[in-house]
Amino acid sequence: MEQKPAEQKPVVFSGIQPTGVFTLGNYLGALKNWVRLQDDYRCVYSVVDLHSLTVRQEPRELRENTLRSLALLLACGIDPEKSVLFIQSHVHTHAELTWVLDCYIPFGELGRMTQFKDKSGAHPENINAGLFNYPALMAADILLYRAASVPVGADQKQHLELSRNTAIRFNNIYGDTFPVPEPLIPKDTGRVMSLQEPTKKMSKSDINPKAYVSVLDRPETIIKKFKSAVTDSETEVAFREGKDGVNNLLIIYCAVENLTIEQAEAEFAGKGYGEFKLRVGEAVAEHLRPLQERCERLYADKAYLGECYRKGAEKALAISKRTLEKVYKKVGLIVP
Ligand code: ATP
Ligand code: LTN
Repeated sequence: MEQKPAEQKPVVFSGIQPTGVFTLGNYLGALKNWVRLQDDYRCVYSVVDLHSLTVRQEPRELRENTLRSLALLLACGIDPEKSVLFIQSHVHTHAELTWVLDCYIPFGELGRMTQFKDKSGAHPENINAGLFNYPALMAADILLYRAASVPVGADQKQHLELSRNTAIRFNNIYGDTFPVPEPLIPKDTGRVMSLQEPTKKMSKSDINPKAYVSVLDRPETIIKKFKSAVTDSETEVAFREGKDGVNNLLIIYCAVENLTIEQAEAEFAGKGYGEFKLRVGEAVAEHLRPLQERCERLYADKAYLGECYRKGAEKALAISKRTLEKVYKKVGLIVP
């Protein structure tokens, strides 16, 4: 199929926080989609380090995690020649547009965000203004690049709704300025569940490391985590309401093996949970192996990573500066 010229392709934007090593949830819910979209969209992807300051970070660890996140994105298949890949704090327009948007987002709307409520519950000692303001920075990320689509996991739907409301509100006051962004959430893997509490999403900040698989976990660790995954007291490997643990494992297995649920159910017909869980663990470990090898090589090459993030920031600044100036003019600021 003939490809469209780059400038006619719609823009995609997404970001990921460098708060630790990515989980299988991040990978299947978001990153695989990021990679897939690169041929049909102009993609802009960011390691959103400013967002991670909303929860206290150890500075040395944050620097390491930021570089490792960049290496992981490259290892997953983000191509810096095709897509714009950058570190959020390197592009000053993000913080600047956030301030303007802050003045157009009602306090009540920010207060209704479930992530704010969850994270303030988890960190009662540090309920800071940044945590509250987090979705305004996310809206700025997206709107600066005039993105039409935003690939995310299902947990980000509410934040994206806030970005959409903000774009619509601004456009209503000042005339057409921002496209209204659409979420792109994968149907099956949009919410990969915890291996220990399969009614909760898999999260890299879970206090129990058995609940999540990190994409850099060693094969034996991955297999062990799947072997101890919580299922139910039945015996049949079938995708059915109420079988949250089994459903989650089936979804993960199908995603890494490229199968339909029916094919996977047929494969495990008459087999026990023990054999099923072991096979899922092996399949995930095998699927992640090449990614882990690429990540290790990339993470060791600091010169390449530096070149990559500097070039990315330059491109991101050039695009986002145009939007910021347009916004400044519309609201009545003098653009020097
Ligand atoms: P934390 O759990 O520490 O808040 P996180 O794992 O949600 O962090 P983010 O950087 O906030 O990581 O998310 C990056 C992307 O991964 C987002 O698009 C998010 O929707 C997606 N994502 C996160 N967890 C899952 C999951 N369990 N299933 C599917 N997608 C997920
Ligand atoms: N809030 C997102 C990360 C994020 C993001 C964005 C996602 C920050 N800015 C812009 C999409 C578009 C999260 O995954 N927790």
